Amino acid sequence: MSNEFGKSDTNISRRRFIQGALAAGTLGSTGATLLASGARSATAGSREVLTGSHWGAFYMRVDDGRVTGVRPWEKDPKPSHQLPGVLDSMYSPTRIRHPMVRRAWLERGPGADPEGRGKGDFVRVSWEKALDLVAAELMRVRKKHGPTSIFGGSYGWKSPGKLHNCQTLLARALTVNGGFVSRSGDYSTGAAQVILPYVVGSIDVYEQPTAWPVLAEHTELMVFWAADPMVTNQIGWQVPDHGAYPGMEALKSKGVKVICIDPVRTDTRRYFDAEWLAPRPHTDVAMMLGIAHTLYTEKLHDAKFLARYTTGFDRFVPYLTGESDGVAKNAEWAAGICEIPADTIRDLARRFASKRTMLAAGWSIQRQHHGEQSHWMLVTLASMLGQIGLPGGGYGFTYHYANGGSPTATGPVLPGIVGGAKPPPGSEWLEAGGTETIPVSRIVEMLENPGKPYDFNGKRSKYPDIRLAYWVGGNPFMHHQDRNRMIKAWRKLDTFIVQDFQWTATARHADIVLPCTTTYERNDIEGIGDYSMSHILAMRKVVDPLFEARDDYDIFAAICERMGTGKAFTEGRDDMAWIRTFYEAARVQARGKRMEMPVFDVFWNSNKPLAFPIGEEAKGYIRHKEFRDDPLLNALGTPSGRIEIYSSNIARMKYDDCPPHPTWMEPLERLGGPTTRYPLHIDSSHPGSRLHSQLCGTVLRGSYAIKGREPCLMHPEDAKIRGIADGDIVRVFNDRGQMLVGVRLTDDIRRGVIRVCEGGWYDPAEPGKPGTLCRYGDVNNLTTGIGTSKLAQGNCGHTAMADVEKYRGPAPAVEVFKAPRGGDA
Ligand SMILES: Nc1nc2c(c(=O)[nH]1)N[C@H]1C(S)=C(S)[C@@H](COP(=O)(O)OP(=O)(O)OC[C@H]3O[C@@H](n4cnc5c(=O)[nH]c(N)nc54)[C@H](O)[C@@H]3O)O[C@H]1N2
Ligand SMILES: Nc1nc2c(c(=O)[nH]1)N[C@H]1C(S)=C(S)[C@@H](COP(=O)(O)OP(=O)(O)OC[C@H]3O[C@@H](n4cnc5c(=O)[nH]c(N)nc54)[C@H](O)[C@@H]3O)O[C@H]1N2
Ligand SMILES: [Mo]
Repeated sequence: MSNEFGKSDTNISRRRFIQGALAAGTLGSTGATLLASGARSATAGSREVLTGSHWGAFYMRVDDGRVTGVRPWEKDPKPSHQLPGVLDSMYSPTRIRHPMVRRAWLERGPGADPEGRGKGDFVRVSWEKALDLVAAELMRVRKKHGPTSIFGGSYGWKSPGKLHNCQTLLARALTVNGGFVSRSGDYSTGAAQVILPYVVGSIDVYEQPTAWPVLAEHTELMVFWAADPMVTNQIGWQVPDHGAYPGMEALKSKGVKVICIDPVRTDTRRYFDAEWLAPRPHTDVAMMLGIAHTLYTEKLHDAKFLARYTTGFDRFVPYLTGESDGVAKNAEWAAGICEIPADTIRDLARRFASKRTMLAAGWSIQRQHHGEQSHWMLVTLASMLGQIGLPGGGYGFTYHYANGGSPTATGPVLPGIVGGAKPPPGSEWLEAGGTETIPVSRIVEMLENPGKPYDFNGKRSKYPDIRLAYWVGGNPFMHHQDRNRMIKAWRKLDTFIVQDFQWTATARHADIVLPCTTTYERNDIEGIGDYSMSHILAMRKVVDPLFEARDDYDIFAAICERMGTGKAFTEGRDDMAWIRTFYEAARVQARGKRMEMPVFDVFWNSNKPLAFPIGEEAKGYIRHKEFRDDPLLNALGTPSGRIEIYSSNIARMKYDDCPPHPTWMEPLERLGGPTTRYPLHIDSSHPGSRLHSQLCGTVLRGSYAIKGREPCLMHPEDAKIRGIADGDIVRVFNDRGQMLVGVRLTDDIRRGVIRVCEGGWYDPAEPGKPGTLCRYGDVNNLTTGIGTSKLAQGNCGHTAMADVEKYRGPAPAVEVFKAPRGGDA
């Protein structure tokens, strides 16, 4: 089959990496805390089942068919405090109980009353009816408008599990039925993953960085640049091992000097008692240029490294010095933009150069207009320092994510379900299914502009004309920017189908809603540790499906059955047959590595993860060491085989918003920007007590909400001039939208910046009406929906300026944490 399918398979396209090999089991134990959520003492009838999800591996206690407690796996060195929310999400009032159809759509058919979406007028239907409607509508749209009228590029943090990988299952179902429009990239690293292959020859952002034990031994200066690993490593794409925490603990006990560069005084800053530098958001490229200029003019840069391992420095220098444009990018120039004093910038350059320095960057700085430049400039800075490939030096883009740097075990790679099932004999025409792909965050532009040409990564394509969108395992009415523009664009669809277990805003805007099971109501299998790959975990069903929920796999199998492609979808296998197949494939691989895995039934019934050893080599892994040792033999995947500070490939594209070497360009808007109208920057960081929007509808909210609203951090001085007090409900607004939030005053945030984390549930006061007030605090009412540049077309979730005012009068009640009308029938 065409490798298009691979693109929609998040397992393949998204988290590829692993270069070091590694080993397992004995991650330093920092004392797993016992967490008894709603737990009662175990009675004779209770049992504990080991399972896991994005928050880690844990045991669920079951009494009388109901989960009553969660206890972390004893080998988890730092269990997430979110586990009580995980339990609560199963039983929360926002659980979707039955298949539902929007009344207008049910009565009047596809395309009826598109403005009515989101108003919550749902009718409960039987599964038979719902599945018939979905299958018939997929066939109608496909027959009338072709495969490129169906959007199945559903993006989001679906649950882990090699079988119930709902997005891959959707791709599989749409593929066996003749193709669909998919998406490339993701919201996490949209800009960086497109530019870095031109710079270092691979996407880099999901690859293993130098292992934590090497940092503890060799790093003298650890710089967390826009990264908050204490918060974000709670979560893994698979089941996290939390190996970054013992890694950080080793750094801390060694007394390694840490600097945090962030508009917020983060948990990481606090943990390390680190030095805190708070530049204006969105100005990091200018700050890095100021450091680079100091290195260059003070001859602190490593000319030998630049000559041997990079190309294009000579073409970058005239820009740095100002020879080419008359503006020297010196420390004073940078200070004027980023508001970090010039002396501090010069001092940083000297300290970086004189110490073994690791530049550990997070991803917010590329989730911004011109975000491609941030990671390119950071690699350029690291190249000038000349420590790439040395123990403890260079750069790392994954120390904050899914426990990157946790040494990799020597175990097998567990395969999973794939998107492109084989077409049944005689229906090879399926292969001509015409799958197209758009950059993931251009979805609204696509809906607005069918047939319009757009640029992406050197290619010009046309947006397809979409009539039907099918979403599983994601919440675009949270994750996508510029909500009000989106609400309008969505009206173009004839039909919007959503499969979820929570009444997310996305489900509320659907025409057909199908309730799926949570991980804990079905069987599956997954690896522990995105980077450590330390264990294989049996995820046995803990309790029976709640209400009328069905497994994603079964839902798609039933739809395909109705479309005459049931066999092609299932290949005749049920859940346990697939799980066994994946395990057996891993077992064959393990044997090739001279490791014996137990027979499947022994593994499945053991209630224990299967551990793989972590070798010394993995603990000593140094990124780019081979390249440094022999840059000819181990050339990078760039055209020159070296790090490209100037890219001829990018030069050939002639994009006005992505020049051929790292460049400071004014973004659409920013704090202190020359043409910016609103005074406050909104930092939409990832939440400490949620996974995006997941668990917002649970008991955890009680621990952070202010007057029932999403919290907004604000500096006391910014509050004072607006007459705002701690705990006030305020309205945040700009030309794109408005929302209510609750204010927390703190000097943990720099002046001119407020923080409202992404993931707050969208709660429109007047559903379906663009511009309406969001009552709870979905920050994407305020952000911009433009692409980072023509190169990557990534999202700009962190680009948003706004103002804040005290909300006077009675604030409207938050309604989004109960089921919509008809939804709890
Ligand atoms: N302003 C701003 N916006 C941002 C960001 C930002 O920094 N700032 N960050 C962006 C980033 S990096 C990301 S990754 C996105 C995240 O955006 P999403 O990944 O869309 O957010 P989640 O809340 O994790 O949504 C996942 C949904 O899948 C559902 N789900 C989970 N498991 C299953 C399953 O097994 N089956 C089915 N059918 N459904 C399931 C959950 O209930 C939930 O509704 O947000 C992006 N948006
Ligand atoms: N608890 C938890 N962990 C998570 C997630 C979650 O939702 N919850 N999501 C996961 C996912 S999908 C992803 S993609 C990663 C996201 O990882 P990141 O993209 O790195 O996370 P962010 O929180 O967006 O930003 C990290 C830090 O950058 C700072 N920052 C924002 N703008 C700027 C700026 O302009 N300059 C500088 N110097 N700093 C800035 C923020 O204040 C924040 O402290 O996290 C993952 N981990
Ligand atoms: Mo992400």
